[in-house]
Amino acid sequence: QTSFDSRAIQTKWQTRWAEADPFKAGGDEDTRPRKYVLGMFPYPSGDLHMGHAENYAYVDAVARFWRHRGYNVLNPIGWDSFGLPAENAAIKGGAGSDPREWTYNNIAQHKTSFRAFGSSYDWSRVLHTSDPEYYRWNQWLFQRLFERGLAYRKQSAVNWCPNDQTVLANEQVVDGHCERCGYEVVKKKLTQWYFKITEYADRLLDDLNQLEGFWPHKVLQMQRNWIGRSVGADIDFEIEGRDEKITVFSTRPDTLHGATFMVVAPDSDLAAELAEGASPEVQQRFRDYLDTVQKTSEIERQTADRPKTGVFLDRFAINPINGERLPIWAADYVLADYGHGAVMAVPAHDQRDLDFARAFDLPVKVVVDTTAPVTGAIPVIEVDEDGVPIGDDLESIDPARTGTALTGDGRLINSGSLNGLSKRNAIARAIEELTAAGTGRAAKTYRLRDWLISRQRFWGTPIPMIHTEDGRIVPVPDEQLPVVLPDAKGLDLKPKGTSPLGGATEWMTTVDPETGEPALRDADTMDTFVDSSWYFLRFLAPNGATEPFPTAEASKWAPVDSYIGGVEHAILHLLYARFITKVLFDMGLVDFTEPFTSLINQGMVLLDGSKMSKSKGNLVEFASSMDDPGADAVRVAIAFAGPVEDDINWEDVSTTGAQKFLARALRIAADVASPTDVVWAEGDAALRRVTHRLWADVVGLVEQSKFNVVVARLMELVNATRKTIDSGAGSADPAVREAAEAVAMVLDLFAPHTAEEMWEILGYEPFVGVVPWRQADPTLLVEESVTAVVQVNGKVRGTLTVPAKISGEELEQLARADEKVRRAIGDKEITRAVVRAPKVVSFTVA
Ligand code: ANZ
Repeated sequence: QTSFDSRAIQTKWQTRWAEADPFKAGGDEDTRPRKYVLGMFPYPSGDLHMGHAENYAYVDAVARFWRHRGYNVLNPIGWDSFGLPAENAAIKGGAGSDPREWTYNNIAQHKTSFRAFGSSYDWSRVLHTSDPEYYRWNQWLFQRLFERGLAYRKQSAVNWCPNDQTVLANEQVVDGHCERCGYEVVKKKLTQWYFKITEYADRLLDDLNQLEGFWPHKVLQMQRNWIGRSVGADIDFEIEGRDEKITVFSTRPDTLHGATFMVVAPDSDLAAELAEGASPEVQQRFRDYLDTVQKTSEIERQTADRPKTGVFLDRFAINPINGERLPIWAADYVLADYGHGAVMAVPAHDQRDLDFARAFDLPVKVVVDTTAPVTGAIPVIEVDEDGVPIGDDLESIDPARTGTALTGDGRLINSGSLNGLSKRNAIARAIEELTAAGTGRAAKTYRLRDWLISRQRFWGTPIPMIHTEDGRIVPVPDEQLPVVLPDAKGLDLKPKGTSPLGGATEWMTTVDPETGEPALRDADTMDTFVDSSWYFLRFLAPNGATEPFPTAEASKWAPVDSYIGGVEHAILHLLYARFITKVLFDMGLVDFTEPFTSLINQGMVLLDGSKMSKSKGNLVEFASSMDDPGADAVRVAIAFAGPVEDDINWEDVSTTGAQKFLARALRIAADVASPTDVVWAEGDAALRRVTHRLWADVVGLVEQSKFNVVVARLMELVNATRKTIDSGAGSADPAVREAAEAVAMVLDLFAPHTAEEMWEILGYEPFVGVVPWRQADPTLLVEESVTAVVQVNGKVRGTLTVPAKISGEELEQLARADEKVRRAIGDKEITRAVVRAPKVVSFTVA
């Protein structure tokens, strides 16, 4: 018999769980310590697929683990149910189709699937972000951010997806393309709402250090790069014929003496203004150039090895450190919205500047001798009257000739008071001098941009602002929240560049809360990442009607102890949730500053080596898999397929093997012939050792997410138990019962239905899912040891006490290191070593 009626077992236990609700989180009467385990909540597009199965299998294993460890576990589930796919489905469905219907039908399907999967959720805490009871608190959050100056409107060139006809946040543009549909993103000048995440840039960056060791290092690194803090100086340059100075940001103020020209971003206001004062020909050339630049994507502009283009603006800046005149150019490798949209160009030490200088024949001046040593005592660099080091072969590394900028460390030359200093010291000195002179100051610049949250789509949270007739923009008063979405029926949802809500005339019309005069609502909806930025707190009281979440509950449960989900959220969702958590902290609503204490990123489930997705048509059906091979077999097979963080190829996942294993486990329980109060200590010692080694190791293994190893150890224990049953005292051996019980208790992490069935067969009341795990008996963990003899030229020269399972290699090492053996060998050489672990090592020496 290789299989069993998994369907019958599943139905039986799912019904009992639904009746008894054993996985509901305990309230205040529950004195156990708490753990909050959370899987990234699903988006309800279609049914669940195997990628979800993997994610939620691990979530469930972790939640069950903490319950077995004696914790009061909160493990809720909800749906991230606003968003484009619902709206697109409704558009496809034609007039009268409603994204709401599509969404809630899919959610119903998901709920059935999660029950079929055997997930141990607290079903009393379900939430959907598209419920007015939920999104009302998004609107509340928006108002709080607005009050604090963290929500604001501005006009700027935004990312626009021509296909979805909506703006996108920077985080939603992947390699220049729309994260959702893959269309190439273009720039469009629009007035939109932003959240001021940049105000939190330093904290978002610095607090990542707390997460080191608890989040995957790769994710921390991606967040660091995304925030992209650069440290350097702002330097002011006078412009001939202009009253105001221009300021540039530079990470290398030490190279100020090497600046030979200035470059401004052609699409900046500054460039337009500088060009204005120039001759008609220059103005024309500038306008033509700007035209081409505006058709070039930002990605392309940042490509390093692209030929440099630009126009001379016929204006000059004055270097504040030495009064030199620097020609000002406009070139597209300088970006308008980074730093100040202008740079001092130092071609000798910056590759982009060098490429430009060589293309337009501009001077190159070396100010850092990168051949000079920077460690040890500061060498005295002898310079000639031009400041060039005497006797140094700078010729061979001259960037003007080699085309390679000198970006490394070295000693400053040609730089007046900075001469002889290393790069680091020269940077510090330059900032001091600039500060003293009032022409510069220490400064930081970030890659991070404010979070654009307006969307020109229907299926999202309406932005709770009112546009008055006299042009004011005022918040909808709290007591009027939620601003509920109108009925989709009768609205044209087709993307047309403005929000479909604009067409809901009656809905759009409101009154100015201050004057009572007619006014209009804001027609845009919020980015759905607002919804998911705080949902983990809503689970603490999902039906609360007076506040987004109770602060007292948050301090009991949150932050989330284990957060589990895909690496695709490494930046977007995780960064936004971190930001909003810090805002809530500043508001005094939570007492922690990081939302997710530890993070597990599972790999992807691949089919034919590519990501499973509906659009690729390579989905393994979730619903039918729950019938055959069954939920437990799918979950065990996934957990066994490899380390959590690795991608899994579905072809390599053996559900048949998992089915056989589960059948074997169940048969062991059925074969147990001793009563529940049998004395284990009288059982077979060898089998007991296998059982207790599992108890000794399983906690550490789960804590390190080594689920595949746990499954392997369970398989080992099942095999060892079968061996004992088939020999000696057989199924009446107390060690067999002890082992079978251990299997049921640990198997519960991955195959809860089978585990509950075993537990019942073993004579216990349900539910094994809440039974505390056992401690390993230390006396059973001592490894068996044996005596090994070491011979030298046939004579016994030493004996060693070693573990019975020692490898030959280890044994030989111990033998060579043994004091007596070494004395016997003396200064002779070992010409031959014969090792028969664990008993004999025989050396031949000459
Ligand atoms: C002079 C200099 C000399 C620079 C040198 C670098 C090396 P990260 O590290 O990426 O922050 N820069 C400043 N604003 C810019 C803009 N809007 N578009 C393109 N480049 C810009 O880079 C900071 C450096 O990038 C700044 O330091 C500036 O060039 C340039 F040997 O100033 B540097």
